[in-house]
Amino acid sequence: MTKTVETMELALSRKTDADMLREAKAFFELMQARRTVRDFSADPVDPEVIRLAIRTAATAPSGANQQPWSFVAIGDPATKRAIRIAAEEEERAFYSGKAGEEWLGALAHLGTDWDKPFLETAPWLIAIFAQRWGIDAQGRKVKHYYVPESVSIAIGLLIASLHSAGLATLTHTPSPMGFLNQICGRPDNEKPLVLLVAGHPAEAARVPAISRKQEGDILFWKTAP
Ligand code: IYR
Repeated sequence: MTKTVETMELALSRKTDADMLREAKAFFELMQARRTVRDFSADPVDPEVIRLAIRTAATAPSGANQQPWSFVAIGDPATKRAIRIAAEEEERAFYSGKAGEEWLGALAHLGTDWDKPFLETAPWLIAIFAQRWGIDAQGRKVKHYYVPESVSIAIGLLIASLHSAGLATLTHTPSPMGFLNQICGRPDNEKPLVLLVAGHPAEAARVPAISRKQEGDILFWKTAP
């Protein structure tokens, strides 16, 4: 069987080995400096930066190129307040027992609690939704493939873009997050995956003294001897 696929030119130019290494190193160093921040400045951030970061996220590869994501960029105080109220309600339940001792124990070193002032302080909240299924032009359900994988890759790119622009982010996941559908006006086929908080860090912001795993604990080569 011969498949006829319409193709186009690949716009990617080959780098020299030296350039490749330099670029990889520079990007590694940039990303190595990323930290999750929970203490945000109220200073405004140009919506154009947010727009470009979301367009960058949407360059992610996705199952069958279905691009099963929607992003809601929230900058208005009333919506941020509504989100804070709903999220804190879930977080209060979480921290006062719903999470269970084991989970709370795993989080203890981060010093987090139910109080989420950053949901109002930070200039931007980005709600990322995964489209569990699509709807075609005739209004019929379309099966989507590898949805969590696709949307998680997009979120990674979103975080990398915001970080490269010099902004701090917090990957916030109050659970359950169903309230985001109602507040953001998204349909039921969309599942909120992450609420990303973005802005400048507060002037005196501090982060937990934690470290990344050593290379030898995460990277295993299988190369010819
Ligand atoms: N969603 C809660 C709890 C929490 C859970 C994990 I896993 C974290 O890495 C951090 C926090 C909160 O945001 O406080």
